[in-house]
Amino acid sequence: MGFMQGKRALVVGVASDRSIASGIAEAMAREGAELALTYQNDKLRDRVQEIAARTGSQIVLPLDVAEDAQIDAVMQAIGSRWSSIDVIVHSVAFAPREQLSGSYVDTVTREGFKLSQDISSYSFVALAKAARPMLRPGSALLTISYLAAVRTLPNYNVMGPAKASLEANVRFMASDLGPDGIRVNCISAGPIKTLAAAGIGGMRTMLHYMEKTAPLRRGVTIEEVGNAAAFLCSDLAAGITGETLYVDGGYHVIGMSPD
Ligand code: NAD
Ligand code: 0WE
Repeated sequence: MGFMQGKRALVVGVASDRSIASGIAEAMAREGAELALTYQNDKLRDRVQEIAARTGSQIVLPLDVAEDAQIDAVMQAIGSRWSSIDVIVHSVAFAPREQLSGSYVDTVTREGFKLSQDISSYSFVALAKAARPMLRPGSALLTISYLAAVRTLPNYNVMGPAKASLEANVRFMASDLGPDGIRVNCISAGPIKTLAAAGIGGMRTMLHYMEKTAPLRRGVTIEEVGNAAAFLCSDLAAGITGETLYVDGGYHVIGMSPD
């Protein structure tokens, strides 16, 4: 029997079969979870339907996390099918593309800063807020961060403060929801070639650097992130909350590589 048997999980952030959210959905489905998936817009609908078919997800709904009304509609629709939500996965980030290269100080704008905080961080607690009546003792929430929350990296720019805020959000949510038996955690993933990483200048250099210097001397996969996510959202991790778990081949522990 899978270690997520009997769990009902809402997964937000599938855009393609290479999405981190797809790796998470696959791992959770394999471990026996029942899934609901959302797609950001009509352009992504068919691809999300494919992942839904592959993971046996009976519920597929539209959701732009910028819109409270859409978040409420998703919770309403799920509430009519499920009596509770055991797991919510938030695998969503956005900043205006033109702010993801060049000088941070020169390219950042008030609008870009606000938007990246809204979509990449606030939306996680917005989901928890709307889902709260359906969360139960034993429920678990998970989001996906990046090393740039705590260290500077070239070009990630305004997304750095957005991920820092997301990780703080995880701690405050964990503290607030813990007394109700609800856990909140985060995976800080190493760089992976997904849609969100497509066309990002320096992505190749980044992966090359991982292969040369990370303790495991390689990049990580969405399957590896998916397995860690399934663990964190299962009862196997019942004692873990407020945590950021690095799934990065050990890259974050390196000061200087011997090679
Ligand atoms: P992806 O492009 O497959 O997923 C990003 C998702 O965000 C997409 O499904 C997109 O539809 C969704 N999204 C953006 N704006 C949205 C909105 N307004 N409403 C609803 N959904 C919206 O890329 P990914 O790499 O799988 O990204 C998933 C998460 O992983 C992000 O939080 C990203 O920051 C994080 N992450 C990615 C990497 C990497 O190298 N790929 C590393 C660490 C963390
Ligand atoms: O979190 C991310 C990517 C997040 C992201 C990606 C995009 C591309 C399309 C946020 N907003 C947008 N906006 C778009 O218009 N990663 C961890 C992957 C990533 O993105 C980088 C990286 C890495 C790694 C950007 C610059 C430098 C490195």
